[in-house]
Amino acid sequence: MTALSAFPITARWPAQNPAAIQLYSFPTPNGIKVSAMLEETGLDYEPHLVRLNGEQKSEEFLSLNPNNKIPAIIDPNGPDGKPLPLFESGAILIYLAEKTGSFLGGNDDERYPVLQWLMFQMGGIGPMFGQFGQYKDADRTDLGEKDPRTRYTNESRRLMGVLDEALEGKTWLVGDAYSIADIAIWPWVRGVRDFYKAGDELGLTEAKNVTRWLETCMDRPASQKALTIPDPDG
Ligand SMILES: N[C@@H](CCC(=O)N[C@@H](CS)C(=O)NCC(=O)O)C(=O)O
Repeated sequence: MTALSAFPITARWPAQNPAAIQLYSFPTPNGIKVSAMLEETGLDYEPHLVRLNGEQKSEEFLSLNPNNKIPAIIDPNGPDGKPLPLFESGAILIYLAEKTGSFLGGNDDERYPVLQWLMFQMGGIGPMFGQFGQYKDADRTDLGEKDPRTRYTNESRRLMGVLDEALEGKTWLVGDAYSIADIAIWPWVRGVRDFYKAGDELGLTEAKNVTRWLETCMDRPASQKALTIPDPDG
C-alpha cells in the first residue's frame, strides 16, 4: 500500500506515478494558477482532470476538498516526508513556493508584498471577476438561478456547512491551537449573526459547531477588545 492509496480520491483518479505530486484540476483561472506554478518549479507532478460537471461534488473529490472546488493536490512527499493534502489555490501556491524556495520574492522585503498581492487576487480579483462572469449574460428580466441574491445566499449557506463539518469535534479549525485561520473567519461569522442579522438565513443557527466555535473565539479577551478597535465613537 502506497501512502497515496490511503486517500479515497485515488480510487477514482488513480496515480500512475505515486512519487509525483498529484494535481486534481481543470484549466479555469484557479486551476491554471497551480499548473503554471508546477510547470515553473519543475516539480514532478501528475495531473488528473476533474470535470466541473459534477465530478467536483463526487464523494471521492469531497474527501480531498470538502468545499467541492478545484484545484487540490496531494504531495506524497510533504513536510517531514509525510503526504500533504491541500486545497485552496493560494495555499497551494505558498506551499509550492516554500517547498522549492522560489517565487516568493527576491528577498525577505519582497515576501510580504508578494503575499499581499496573492491575497488581493484571492480576496478581490478572483471572487469579483468570477461573479462578474457568472452574471455577465444574465437576462435581467428572468434571472432564475442566476439571481445574485439566491446565488450568494446558497453559496454562503454551503460555506457555513463546510465550516461546520470542519469544526466537528474540534475546538479550533487547525490542530489544537488558535490560529490565523480562526482569526480570519470568526469576525465574518459574527458579522453574519450580529451585523447582517442573517444567522437563520445563512444557516448559522443550525451550524452547531460553528456557533460553539464562534463563542469560544469571541470569549477571548483579545477578541472582545478587538470589537471596538479603533473605537468607532472615538
Ligand atoms: N478559493 C478557491 C476557489 C476555487 C474555485 O472557485 N474553483 C472553481 C473553478 S475556478 C470550481 O471548482 N468550481 C466548481 C464549483 O463551485 O462547484 C481557490 O482559489 O482554490
